[in-house]
Amino acid sequence: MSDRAEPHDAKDSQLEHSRVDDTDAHLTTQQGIKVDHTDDSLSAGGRGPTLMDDFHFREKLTHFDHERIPERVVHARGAGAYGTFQAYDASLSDYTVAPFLTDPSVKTPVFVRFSTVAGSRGSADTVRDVRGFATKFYTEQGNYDLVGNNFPVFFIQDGIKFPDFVHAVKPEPHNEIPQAASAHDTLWDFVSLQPETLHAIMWLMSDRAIPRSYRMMQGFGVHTFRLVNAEGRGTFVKFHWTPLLGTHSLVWDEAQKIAGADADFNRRDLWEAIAAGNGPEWELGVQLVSENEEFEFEFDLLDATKVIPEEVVPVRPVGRMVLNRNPENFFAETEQVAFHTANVVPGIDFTNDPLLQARNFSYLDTQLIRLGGPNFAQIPVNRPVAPVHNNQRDGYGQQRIHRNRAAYSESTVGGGCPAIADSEVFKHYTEKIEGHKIRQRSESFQDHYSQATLFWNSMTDPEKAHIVDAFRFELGKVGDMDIRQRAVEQINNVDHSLAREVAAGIGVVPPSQETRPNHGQSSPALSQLREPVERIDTRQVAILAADGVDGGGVTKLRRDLSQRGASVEVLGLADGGIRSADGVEVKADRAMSTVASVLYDAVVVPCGPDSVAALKSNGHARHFVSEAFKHGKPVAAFGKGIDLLRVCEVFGQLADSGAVALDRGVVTTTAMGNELPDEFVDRFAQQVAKHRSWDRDTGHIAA
Ligand code: HDD
Repeated sequence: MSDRAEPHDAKDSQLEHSRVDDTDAHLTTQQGIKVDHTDDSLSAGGRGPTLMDDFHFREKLTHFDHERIPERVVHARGAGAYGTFQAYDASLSDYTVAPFLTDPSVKTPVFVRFSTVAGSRGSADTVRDVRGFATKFYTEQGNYDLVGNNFPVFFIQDGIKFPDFVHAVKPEPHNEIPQAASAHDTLWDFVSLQPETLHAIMWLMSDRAIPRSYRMMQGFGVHTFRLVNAEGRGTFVKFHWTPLLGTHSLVWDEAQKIAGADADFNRRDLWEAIAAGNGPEWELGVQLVSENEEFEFEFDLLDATKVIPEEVVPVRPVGRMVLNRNPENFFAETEQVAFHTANVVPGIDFTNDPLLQARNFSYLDTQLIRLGGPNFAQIPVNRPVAPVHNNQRDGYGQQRIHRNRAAYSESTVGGGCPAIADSEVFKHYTEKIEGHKIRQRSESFQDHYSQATLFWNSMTDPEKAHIVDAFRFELGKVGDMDIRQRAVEQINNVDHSLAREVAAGIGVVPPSQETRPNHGQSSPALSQLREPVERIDTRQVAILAADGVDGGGVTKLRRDLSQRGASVEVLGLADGGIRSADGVEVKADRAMSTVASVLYDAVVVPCGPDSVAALKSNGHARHFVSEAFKHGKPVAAFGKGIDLLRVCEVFGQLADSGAVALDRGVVTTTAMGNELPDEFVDRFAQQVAKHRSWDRDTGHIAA
């Protein structure tokens, strides 16, 4: 047992029984026998063979040989954290009996695991992919898992196609290339033949597929689920997570470079934010549809390739989740956590969405192979805080010592226990079903394009440019020109101008006419950029400095930005102390050569003639600034620092006096030291909160 402070909640307190701390302990075997030597095996004479007697050697090696488990077939790469969820009020009481959604006095412990989908466990975080957003609510009524993604739609409509889709997107089987990427022939072959993928493909080509941070992405339950109230009345529901920090993305060139500079970028970001006390928060929202409105939409509520536009059914806020505790052991917690869409609690039920129905089979099945047997729910991270009593017995890894003789129901031997409860039980929604047993997709699932077009129409110009560039990149990596051509013909069903733009970049024949007129409708809520949340807190700002820097200016800037919640680092040409021009102590937090501009949200070049001269003649420094500029990031300079911007081809209006100039996210002033105006910091902070300036040339070539 560890000597941690008071447990945070019921789950934390339960986990405390499983924690092990080796501080002040002696090395032992698994049997608790102390050993005095673990570096040499027991052998016959100094140079003779190793002896069977060496139980310590055999145990140590055997455990090592068995310490890997199969990685998740999808979502292998992930990062997790604990936290709590709390409802705002009782307003959902008319719809559900689940107290964690309706009782504002209940704080429900949660564990969330974020993930990419296609890559292996060791793949890079910033690949173009969907992100998993799986939440386990340890409610007092048992575990509820909301196993969602950061896209509100999925690639297929029926789970029987899941193996086909996953085989198409995973690395190709002959050479296992490419890792964690969708830019290859098999995926686009599949897409070109399966129009139902098109809507999710639009999301995959959009900025949503390269989130800046797990803390800055939305989450969606995707399916239409059902809430059930005390009278047994059902209401259709879609779940939404909205990050309080806003939804923000990387740019593609940056994402690729981060994959090299810091493959753990999103994982590290989550970990460091929580460790620093900046636990990320999301608001849970619901879209509710009454049962008698089921057929009032142009699409089928059971079709997971469709959104209910928020302008049609608004998202209603329900409660807030904060993630505030990092796991203590990655394998024990983040790797062994087992989510399952069928983990529901009274008040939440399924619908007949065929994708959800398949998932309700697949998750339990996959845990059996991944976690080695039917007792995985007893692994600490998976255990409910609600009491567990049943007649399930034995199996690999049974941890519990069941004392009652009767492991069957009904019994008299065990006094009839565990007894059947008569309140707070899970009651399946009594839906009336009629029909023939047929293997056929419903007619109501046949429109694959309208919402893909809706998504396209809803994007702002920069978002559209990014989508065109993404299609060109992805299809440009496809070797088979017939696949490229077929993919463009599919895109033509989404929007003719989009298809022509994509075609122009990948050397295929642009479609000569439109196959479906664009319906012209849009849903502004689908755009990330129309109403962005602008916050500076936890943004990473780099200040580039060398000997001779304006220490007073750097100190003021660092202090003022930190007060606003930004994380500020001084990057020197080497680690350690920097001799400032004014004697004010400045210390480099890191050497520039160990990081890259892609790891920061914004960059500042302070004054100091010698400092700027040194930076000008340094390749890292020049590249740092010009790359940040290219990626649309806020760039600032004061005093002589402006000279470095000029060398780095940071174009636009740069200050020629103490007055602050702002042009497309570039903030400058010739003032320095104590003269540095507050307005300079204010303006720069606003740009950092804004995240990017999309009005710069980022390399997009219009067709
Ligand atoms: Fe799935 C893992 C999300 C469709 C089968 N899925 C998995 C995870 C997430 C999702 C977030 C990772 C959970 C974790 O962190 O451990 N999956 C989704 C969403 C889907 C979806 C939002 C569509 C709406 N999945 C889906 C289908 C099937 C699966 C249609 C199979 C029929 N998913 C699995 C799986 C995984 C999984 C094979 C791999 C590891 C695991 O479950 O525990 O069973």
